Amino acid sequence: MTDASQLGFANLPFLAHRKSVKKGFEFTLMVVGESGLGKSTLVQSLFLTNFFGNKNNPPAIERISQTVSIDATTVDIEEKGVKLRLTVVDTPGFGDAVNNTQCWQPVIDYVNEKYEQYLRDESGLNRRNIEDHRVHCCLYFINPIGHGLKPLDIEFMKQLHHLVNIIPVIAKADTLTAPELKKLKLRVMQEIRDNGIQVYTGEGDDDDEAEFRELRESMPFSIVGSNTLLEVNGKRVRGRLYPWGVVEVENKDHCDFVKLRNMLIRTHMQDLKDYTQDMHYENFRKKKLIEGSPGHHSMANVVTAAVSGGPDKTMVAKEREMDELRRQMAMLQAQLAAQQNTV
Ligand SMILES: Nc1nc2c(ncn2[C@@H]2O[C@H](COP(=O)(O)OP(=O)(O)OP(=O)(O)O)[C@@H](O)[C@H]2O)c(=O)[nH]1
Ligand SMILES: [Mg+2]
Repeated sequence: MTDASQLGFANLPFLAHRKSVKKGFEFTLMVVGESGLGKSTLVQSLFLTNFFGNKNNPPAIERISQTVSIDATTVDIEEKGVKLRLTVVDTPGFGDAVNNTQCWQPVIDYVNEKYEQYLRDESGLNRRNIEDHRVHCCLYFINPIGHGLKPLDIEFMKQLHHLVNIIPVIAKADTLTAPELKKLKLRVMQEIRDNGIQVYTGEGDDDDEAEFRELRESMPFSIVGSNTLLEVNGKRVRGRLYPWGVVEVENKDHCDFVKLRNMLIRTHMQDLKDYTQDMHYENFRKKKLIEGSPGHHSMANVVTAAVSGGPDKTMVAKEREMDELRRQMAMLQAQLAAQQNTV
């Protein structure tokens, strides 16, 4: 089983340079998807793994009930003096209701609320000690029973992909044979491309290309979750017991759980955070800036006037120019801020 010392997040080169070493690292992962796909079980599987510190107390078999509200759990992990504060946000599944339109709204509200809070803190007096509760990664659970994505999956991901890093996962992968899983993975990625959904693939430069290739090839990760410890060949493993054998959560031949966990905690944590800051949060901030600017309302009035036949087209053009200038200013400010942060 994984031990804290094997995780290795403390050895990552990026940590050596960053002020965040002292302060600790903050990372938030969210799970989203249809009801009953094993989101809460995965959250538990992640938390109960040894690297979260509770080495000596194997979990009791726990009955997980249906999640009814968005629920965030935080643990502090320390490795070689480097602190990681990991928060996992569990969300109630959707799909049970007769009408599922807008079922993504609570998730979107949660993500935006955290951006809002960060923006407020950033413009406050105590800028140095801001806590980062922004969602850095969203695992989107796909039903293994079916031939690919459902219309609701496509719609949900489209609503989310400009807000947060999405990583698609195939839930309950133990219900599929190896060829079925392979076929479903290809199908899902094809549908994601066909629908213009942008899932997280990392920014990858030459140095870490192999890592990013592995990430892309593994996607969507196949997941098995369980809270039960079983004895296999004299070792205690987390798994699911069937009449024909045991599916082991942490066995790489059985599913991608370990790959996914390593990717999140080790290889791509910083990249996921950077992407959240530079793309998703920046988009949110710019939108807020434009909404809050005095030009925004007059722009709305001018557009209304123009649409209703008003002749003032030059005004519209001027306002557009102003908006573009504002946008460029915001980008410059963001670049400056990013440079200051990396010094
Ligand atoms: N076969 C299989 N069953 C699983 C797996 N993970 C969870 N389950 C079972 O699926 C059922 C539902 O799991 P939950 O974790 O409650 O699902 P959820 O996605 O949190 O559901 P909501 O809270 O309703 O959104 C439970 O009986 C779990 O034991 C898995 O990887 N494989
Ligand atoms: Mg749940």
